Amino acid sequence: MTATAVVTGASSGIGAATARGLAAEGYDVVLVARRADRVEELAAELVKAGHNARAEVLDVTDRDAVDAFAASLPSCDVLVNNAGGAIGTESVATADPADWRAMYEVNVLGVLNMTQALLPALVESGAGTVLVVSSVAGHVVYEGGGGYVAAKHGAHTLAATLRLELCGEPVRVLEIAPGMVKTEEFSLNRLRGDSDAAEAVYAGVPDPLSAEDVADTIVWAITRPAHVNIDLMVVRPRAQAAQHRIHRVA
Ligand code: 8X3
Repeated sequence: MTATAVVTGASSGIGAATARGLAAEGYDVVLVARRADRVEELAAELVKAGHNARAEVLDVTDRDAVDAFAASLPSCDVLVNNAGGAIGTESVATADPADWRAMYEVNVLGVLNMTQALLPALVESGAGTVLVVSSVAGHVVYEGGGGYVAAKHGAHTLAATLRLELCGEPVRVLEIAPGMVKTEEFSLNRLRGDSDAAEAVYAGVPDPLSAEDVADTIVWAITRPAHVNIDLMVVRPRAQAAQHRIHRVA
């Protein structure tokens, strides 16, 4: 039987590229996202290319909907928790608590919802994988990033704790922590739709990572033999030696 991979946040960016990559590796792919048109279009594209793929319109922060989805899924071998994002760049002193709450909901509780709901199926598979797409923001702190950094530290903590708790079970827990990745939406969402400001994030950086670069790493980690657990990989562009050390050309 073909292995099934569930990818959240699959309508664009890293999630869409990961769904494509796993489909190319022969997985049956379930593309989870809130936006029906985008995710259905991608699933149709994959099916047309000869892959097994389907779209699931689902908000990972809606626990009842997540449970209903899990109950409808015949089996699950891989869960890629990719849905997430940043809202705003305000300081701790000025941030809107509603933004922090929204970031915690999707980046942490969304991962918790999907993982709890699919864990029985992942154990049942005999060789399950939970992968969390966290961020370098789960491992460092920076000014103006407080709410996102706090949430991504939460996602990292969830992954690390789950790995301890599942020791002895046939389920791996992997974490991929991307640095600067130029996707169509990440910075645009963070900067509340200001496209000039979003473009400026990557200004002069010779080669920021693409969604495909990160997906390549995710797919590589997932396709290692089942006993090989890539605990954590930090993936940055060469031009970003550290959070505050970015090479830009004029
Ligand atoms: C996004 C990377 O550097 O903006 O997760 O925190 S960063």
